[in-house]
Amino acid sequence: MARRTPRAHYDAIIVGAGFGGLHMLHRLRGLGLTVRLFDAADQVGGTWFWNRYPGARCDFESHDYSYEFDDQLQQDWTWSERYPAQPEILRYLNHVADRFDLRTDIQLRTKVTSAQYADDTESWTVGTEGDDHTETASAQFLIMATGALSLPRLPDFPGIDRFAGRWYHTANWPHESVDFTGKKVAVIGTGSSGVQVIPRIAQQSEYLYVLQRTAGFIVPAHNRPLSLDEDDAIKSDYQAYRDRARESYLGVHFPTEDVSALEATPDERTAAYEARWQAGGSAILATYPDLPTDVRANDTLADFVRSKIAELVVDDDTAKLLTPQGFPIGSKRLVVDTEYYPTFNRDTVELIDVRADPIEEITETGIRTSNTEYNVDAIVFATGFDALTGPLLNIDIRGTNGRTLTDKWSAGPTTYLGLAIAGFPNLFSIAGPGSPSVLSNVVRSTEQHVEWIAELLQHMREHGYRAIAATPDAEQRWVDDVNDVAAATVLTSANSWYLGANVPGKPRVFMPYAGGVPEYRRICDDIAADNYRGFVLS
Ligand code: N01
Repeated sequence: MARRTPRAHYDAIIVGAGFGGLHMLHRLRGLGLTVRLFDAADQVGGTWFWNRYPGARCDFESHDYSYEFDDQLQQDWTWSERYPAQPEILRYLNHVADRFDLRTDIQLRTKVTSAQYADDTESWTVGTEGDDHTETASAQFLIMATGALSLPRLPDFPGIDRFAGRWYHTANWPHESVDFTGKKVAVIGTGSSGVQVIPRIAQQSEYLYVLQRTAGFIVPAHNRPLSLDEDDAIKSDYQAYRDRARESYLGVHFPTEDVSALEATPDERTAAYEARWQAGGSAILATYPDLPTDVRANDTLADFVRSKIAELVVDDDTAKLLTPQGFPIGSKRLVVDTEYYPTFNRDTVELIDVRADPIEEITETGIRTSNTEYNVDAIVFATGFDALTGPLLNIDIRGTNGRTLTDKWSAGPTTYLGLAIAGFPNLFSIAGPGSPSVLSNVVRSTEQHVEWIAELLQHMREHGYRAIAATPDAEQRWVDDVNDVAAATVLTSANSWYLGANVPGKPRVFMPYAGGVPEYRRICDDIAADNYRGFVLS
């Protein structure tokens, strides 16, 4: 029987101890607010606590994927590789928690299950579940730093319960190491997580089936150790590095040619794409300015990547199956790999087309598709997340007059700036739907949100305001803007998780803001400077 502990009141409650939540806690404490941060995990780290599958690594470079809010922190921390691996990012976030003495206000192993706004007291009451107790706590402000990709999705194939082997989800990987030596393994899913875990499992397992529904565009990371000279070069002028990132569409600076892809000659294009392919990483998507907006320009890069697959994969049929078709490059998240395509040249790895031959059920001994049965010892689900809205809708959130967020968002998420929701006063979402979030370097975007929210709360204190609510009109205009901006790009033309297309029954709405980090920041700053236009302060 769960124990109930007494209720406490804070100025602010934060949900989630990842990049956004830790920084928010530090910032609000600096303003003198009383704050409680809840997280279901037994360590800080957010997504980097849970996604600890072999090969887990960020696809932004280390210096970009780190905080800028404290100069001494960025000077003191030294990243060891070009792209940080999961254990190193987790160490970094633990270092941040210790360095800023955050742990005293963090309550781990505590899952927030409900949040209810009280119109009379203009405050939130949050319900939580711990290992052996439930609890309520209240606060004037509720800040959801729950992450965009934190609710894993397991497809509802029948039969999972009777599978006699072990199964895993990449986003909920065990803490002890998993040994696939001598085992027959199936991996379902070939997005970013699948592409990272597949080469690692292939090195260990006796035989690996890769069950692919959609081939994606995948480019090499060319990860490597970082030299101290490279580190010094950035640290000697970190401010300029950060300024460049802040002024870049993605919140990370990638060089772009100053002509359109269609103006360049075929030879020039090939040379430009080849140089970026050799350099590695998603910078290739920024080669020309019209790649995200013009399908004919986009095709030139898509064809280049397709030609690389044909070079890298020996078996023609496998290469053909790995070749993405039917959507522009970049309309689904570009995947950055290490040794993915060469993995299919091993004679112990077999690619299965589960679009042509769909998975019917999980059996006691493996996976049965329409035509075949695959007997395996272990199954790895790399099947992604209920992105952006899932983590918020997974909590029973009720705003003014008891209206649920589930009801409000029944046709898709509506927000003002991706930061606030009309009808849910004093609630903020960090990097939520309607903000650049997953379309950007999310660390830059969370820092911008944290700063904006902190400045707002300071403003409210200085002026004696107790509540802030986005107006329905401002919210509707923002929703229209988010849709219009996305419609001017190639982003809406794929069945992506950006659109909720990976979750059966989820409303098909393009969720993040595609106008880019600098434009988004400018809009947020203008709104703040204009006395928080579109909000009612009381
Ligand atoms: O998830 P995904 P992810 N039957 O949704 C397949 C970030 N991330 O965890 O494409 C068969 O991309 C699904 O097939 P399809 C990054 O933003 C970053 O890989 O829907 N297959 C797809 O292949 C990323 O985009 C990093 O047809 C099924 C796969 O499962 C985001 O997280 C690392 C299926 C899911 O791919 C999500 O990535 C990891 C079914 N019923 C993640 N259902 C880095 O920084 C789903 N699939 C490097």
